[in-house]
Amino acid sequence: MEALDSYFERLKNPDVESHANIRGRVLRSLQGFMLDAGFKQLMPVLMSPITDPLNHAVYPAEIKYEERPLKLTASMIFHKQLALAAKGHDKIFIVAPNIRLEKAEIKDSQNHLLEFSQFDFEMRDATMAQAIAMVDGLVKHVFKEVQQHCKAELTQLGRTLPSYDAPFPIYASDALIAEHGPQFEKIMSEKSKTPFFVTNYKREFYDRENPQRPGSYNNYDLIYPEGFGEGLSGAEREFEYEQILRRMRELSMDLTPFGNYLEAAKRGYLPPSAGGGLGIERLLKFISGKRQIRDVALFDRSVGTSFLF
Ligand code: ASN
Repeated sequence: MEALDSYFERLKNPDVESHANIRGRVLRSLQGFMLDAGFKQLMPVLMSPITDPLNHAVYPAEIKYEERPLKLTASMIFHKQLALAAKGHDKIFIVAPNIRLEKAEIKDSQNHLLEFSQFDFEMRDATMAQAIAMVDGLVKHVFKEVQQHCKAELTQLGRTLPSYDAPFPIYASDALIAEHGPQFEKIMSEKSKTPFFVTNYKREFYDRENPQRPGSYNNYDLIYPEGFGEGLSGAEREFEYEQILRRMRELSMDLTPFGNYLEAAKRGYLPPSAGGGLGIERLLKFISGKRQIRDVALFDRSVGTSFLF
């Protein structure tokens, strides 16, 4: 049982304690920032007839309850939109576990976990620009808190976390593709000295198509510099029934499980909104300067894991 011995051996590394202290500080500062800004915190939903169809193929993660198929949460996207209908829930956030049974094609990814935590938020009547400004402030706040309270941990990890003061730059994906080709995210992440935003990706149906510029999308990613790659994605949302239906059909989606969601949209229960979701392990990885995402967690859920525990 060499794997077992090396698992317990790794736990004795002082880095493991530093990661735990940074994790605690990151979670406290993420949640504190949002509560201070008047957001309401929700508990995660773990199973539902619907979940995020995602922009890439994963193995289905489903269970059955009394013959009814339920999906394990891939992201809280639809529940965020629905929660905004509740009284006083104009701005919400959730620390939510997400299950994504990734395929072997990405088993060498340094950035994917089969099970991870997402810091997800949504704001009623907000625009993409407002969501981007929120994320800019939130991420800078977390970095500052870690710099102030986790000096010993950063030293232990050999990490100098840069300070960023200027607003993170915002680029449009079409301009970056013209300059760097389809690998623009990787190229830009490697050469950038600061986190930056990229807007306008064609992806899931729920990210809003720009009504003034069909074929453009009011969505965005936050990309970390130094080659750490994507850390957050978000968008304005589709909320109008006809538009949702059109976008779903465009992607040839099976509409059956979405009956209640579509009906809610038809009856006007989905408010206009914008939001986003930040991968907590990816943020920890960037802050700690670790290259492998499994290094910031105690239990290995990377794509090639042997599921020791
Ligand atoms: N949470 C993301 C968002 O708010 C969606 C996702 O994780 N796929 O846009």
